[in-house]
Amino acid sequence: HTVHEVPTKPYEGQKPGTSGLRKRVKVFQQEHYTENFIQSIFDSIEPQGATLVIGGDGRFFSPETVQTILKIGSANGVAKFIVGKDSILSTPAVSNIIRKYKAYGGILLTASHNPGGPDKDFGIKYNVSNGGPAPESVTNKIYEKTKTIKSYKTIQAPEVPLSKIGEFSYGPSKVSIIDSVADYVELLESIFDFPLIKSFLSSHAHEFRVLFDGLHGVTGPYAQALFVDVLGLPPASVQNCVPLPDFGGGHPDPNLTYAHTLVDAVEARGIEFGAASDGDGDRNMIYGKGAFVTPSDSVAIIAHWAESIPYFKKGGVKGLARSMPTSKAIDLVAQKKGFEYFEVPTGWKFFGNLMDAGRLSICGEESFGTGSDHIREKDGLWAVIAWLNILAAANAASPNKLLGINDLLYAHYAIYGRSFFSRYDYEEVPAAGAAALVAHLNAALASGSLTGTTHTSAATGTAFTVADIYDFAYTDPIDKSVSKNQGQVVTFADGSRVVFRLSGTGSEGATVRMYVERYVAPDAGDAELRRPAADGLKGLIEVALELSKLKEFLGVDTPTVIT
Ligand code: VG1
Ligand code: CO
Repeated sequence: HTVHEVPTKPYEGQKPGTSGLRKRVKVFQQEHYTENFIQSIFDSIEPQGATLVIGGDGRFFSPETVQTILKIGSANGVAKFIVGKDSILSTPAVSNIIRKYKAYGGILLTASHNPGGPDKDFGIKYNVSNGGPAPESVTNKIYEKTKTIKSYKTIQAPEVPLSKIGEFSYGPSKVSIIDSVADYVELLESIFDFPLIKSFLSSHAHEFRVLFDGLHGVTGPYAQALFVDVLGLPPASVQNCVPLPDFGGGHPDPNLTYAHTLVDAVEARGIEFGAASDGDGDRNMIYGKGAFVTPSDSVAIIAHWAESIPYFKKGGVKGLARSMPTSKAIDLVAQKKGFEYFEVPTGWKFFGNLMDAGRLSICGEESFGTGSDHIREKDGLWAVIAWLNILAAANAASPNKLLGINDLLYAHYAIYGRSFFSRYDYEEVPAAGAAALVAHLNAALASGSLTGTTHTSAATGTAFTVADIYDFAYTDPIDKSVSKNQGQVVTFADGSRVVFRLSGTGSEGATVRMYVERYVAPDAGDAELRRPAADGLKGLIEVALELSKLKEFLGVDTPTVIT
């Protein structure tokens, strides 16, 4: 088999962000653009003789890109490719398959929750042998290679039919097309108490109904297998579960704004337990009638109830963690239960080393990401089944009253207090304005001009005194690598906190995120603890916007999305 060297020229801007390289499909379709990035991945790793997994959310431009990876990968010496049928493997499923079959790494074709289709987004992400996203040392190397690339290697080979399960020879390599779902279902069955969940759900078929919305992302077939085939729920318990290359024109992001198909159905039908996942299956939202769980609370509640999940009962809980902007609810659980806990930068790649070192079991991000050390990616369906497992266990101990989402939430607040949390996103704003906002905060940080100043909300009359401003940096406790400039944090005398961060997953312009958190102790009483989040945060948000001058810098009045 002849390896051809195809001359090419570098493209600017092929720098992987928080989670891979994400651009408009049209950008990836430029001549050699995709080939350059893939060759740069192979130039940064040692693919000779390796087994590589290929999967993704099946979005537009995925099948073509799988063929491109096979050709370039084979020319670069990859011995075997494990590919999801029809190029479909959720992000958590890829992580599992890399670990289970001891692959060298994997390439994921996804832009996660970003919309798909010819005019929308595509993405390529590289994962390493622990099943997690490549660390910055690797992604930086890939980026360096993209800046100097002169040619890529390829072989000539017929297209591999991606719909046919089986093992085929392909040039000098082998290609194995696998069932997208089976290994993942087996994994979850080894973690959770499915018989307990099944008996709870079947004995409360009318008072506790379940609805899962795949938002036409990759989780559809997984959800069908788990909810309908394994748990025996009626077929109507899942909706929008056929993966579509453009997600049916929707925005496959599980939050109150974009997952309106779930929210509407839950409210209209009075569904007790609803959930949704994103395009690539690593995010989750838990939402029942009149009950919304913020992701920061969700991971804290899962940590509190960990013992009811067989995986943790057997292996114990080694430690807890959250990304920096995520609320400190999980810290409180760790403190009470005596677990070690960590605060890492945004992005799942920062949890991997802690898990590999046996110091972290359960972690989460405020961005609807929840997971554990069963794999090295966040895992949407894992979180949904975790909630069902916990609810089933809680109800087994409560024979006289059916406990739902809000009962668990309020019980948690009564023990730990509540961290009111919200995130304001300002999407695709001018990059110069975003830079000016960061510069303003850095100047205040350097001069101390804001520290000690008091700001009173006109709306609520609450006064907030700035305690400190800092620029979050992280030293990985395991490999000592340092990640700087991970967000500006403003802390207040009452323990409240506001974080400003630039997104690393956008495909155009800049996206500014503002995270606000205010803690209320358990003795504040039910009325205070159960207030709507927007209400509990009103004063703090007003003050945060004022002292950052955010509206002035960005030239916008309202956020694009509030979560
Ligand atoms: C966002 C979230 C972050 C998450 C990342 C990838 O990143 O804030 O918490 O890990 O998306 O999630 P950023 O840099 O835009 O804030 V996913 O579901 O896109 O793989
Ligand atoms: Co995702």
